[in-house]
Amino acid sequence: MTAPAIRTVPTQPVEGQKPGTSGLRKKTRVFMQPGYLENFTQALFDAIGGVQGRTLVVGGDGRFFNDRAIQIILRMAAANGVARAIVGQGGILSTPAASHLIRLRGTDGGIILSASHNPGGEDEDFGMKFNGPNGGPAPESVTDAIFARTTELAEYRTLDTPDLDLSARGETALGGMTVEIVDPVADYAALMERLFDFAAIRDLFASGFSMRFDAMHAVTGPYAREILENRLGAPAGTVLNGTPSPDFGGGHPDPNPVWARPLVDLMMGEGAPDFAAASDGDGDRNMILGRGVYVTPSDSLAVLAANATCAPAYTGGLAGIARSMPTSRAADRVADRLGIGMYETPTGWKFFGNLLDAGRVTICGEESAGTGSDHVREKDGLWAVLLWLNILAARRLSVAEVMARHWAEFGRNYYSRHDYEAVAADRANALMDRLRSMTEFLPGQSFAGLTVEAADDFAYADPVDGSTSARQGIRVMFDDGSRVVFRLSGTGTEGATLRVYLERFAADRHDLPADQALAPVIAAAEALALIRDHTGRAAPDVTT
Ligand code: VG1
Ligand code: CO
Repeated sequence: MTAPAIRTVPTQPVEGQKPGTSGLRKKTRVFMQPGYLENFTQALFDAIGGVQGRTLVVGGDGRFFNDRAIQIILRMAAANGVARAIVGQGGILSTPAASHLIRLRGTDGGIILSASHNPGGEDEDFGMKFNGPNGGPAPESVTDAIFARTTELAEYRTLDTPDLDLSARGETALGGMTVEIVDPVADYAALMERLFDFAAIRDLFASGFSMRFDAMHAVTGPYAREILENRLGAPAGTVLNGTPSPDFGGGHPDPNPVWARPLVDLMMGEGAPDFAAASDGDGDRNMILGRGVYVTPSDSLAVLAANATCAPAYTGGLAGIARSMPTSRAADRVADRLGIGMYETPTGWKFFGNLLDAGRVTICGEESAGTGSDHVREKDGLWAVLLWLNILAARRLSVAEVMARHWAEFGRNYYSRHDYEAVAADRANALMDRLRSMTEFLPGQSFAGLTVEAADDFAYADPVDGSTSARQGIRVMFDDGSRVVFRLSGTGTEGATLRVYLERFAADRHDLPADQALAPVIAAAEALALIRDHTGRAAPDVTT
């Protein structure tokens, strides 16, 4: 058989191919335009110094266009000299499973097709991320280089070959490249089995402990079924919405009280199971619920860190904890108590990579329902669920009891995030610019009864490689220990999304509804930022 000829296709730079918080995200129809995905893929290959002879992992969350995008990427990978592509069967890999495969197989990195928690479908969102050899999202230096390359691209390389059949495991050839199609679940499930005390969790389920896991019609369905139902003995039916669909059943695969409302209602109602969780489109986020309780992601990070030694992987203790800046400071109290390092990074998992690689931290988390550890270099939804299960199996307490004891020991950081979605970009920018210009004059001023102690536009200097990232969000600290943070989302595909992060610490009084406890901070945030005037909205679109 003669090798298919490499075709060099002339092209022109496409505007706006700048990766955001987590890869490049656009409307699916934008990604489907001829040359759009091709340009970005070639720019990526060029920006990382070419891919000749390299091994890459490729997979996605199964959303609309996942199947066709993978075929395009594989042809281009072969035409650019990739030696081996490791592909999840059916083109499927969750983000944490892809991160694990990249590391396990010692590859040069991987491409993950996902727009994560954004909805999927022909009229919704698509995305592409590149992870490096450590399994983590490309750092800003790399995403900047990819973007720079998109602005000067003149040609891309591909093959004229028919689509590959990705439905069966095994090896096949595409030009000079070997395509290895692997079970997307097996290696990941084996890793989880090494990290956690599966015997103890099996005993917990055997004792009648009941749980629901809502896969939200997204990628974690097959992973959750294999791990929870097959390996841990949870009864069939524990996993809800477990069959991935290209449009996620028409919903947003975002595990929060708004988009996973049915699960929250179940847990707040009569006869709720003991425990519930949900994950997002690509399987890296988690939401944790107990009977009658919603655990905020910031609290979950703190609880997991405080109790991690329950799990075999962490019996030796934690090296340190990292959280994104807007995440509540509940975890800081745990780090303080444990006498370990605490790091505050900009939003996005890419900022945790260096800290994890350097062994400075073991557990990381974000307020947006992302938690993970040094077992991979991504946040990991099922990992968080399993660590919770391991803790519940060891402690034999309800989720409500775990939370009450945690707050009694550390105090409670009441927390909420208000999102104003699809705001006109100029209006959102005007709000941020105004705040930015005000920060230096804020200390000493009072807003709705709260006095500002400190304010800045968060800037980060990476303690490992010295790289810096400025303008990462306006934070305002009040003298009663409350805090409000304002930043614009970097994952949206329509207008701008303003995120307002609200936090108030209470040493005692841990039983208030969060909106009541946070009322003074919400009022101060409005007085300070004039959110209603700027956005034209009377209230946030989404409150989590
Ligand atoms: C959001 C979250 C951030 C998370 C990012 C990617 O970014 O706030 O914490 O890392 O999504 O998560 P932004 O810029 O919209 O606030 V995922 O699960 O979309 O890969
Ligand atoms: Co995600």
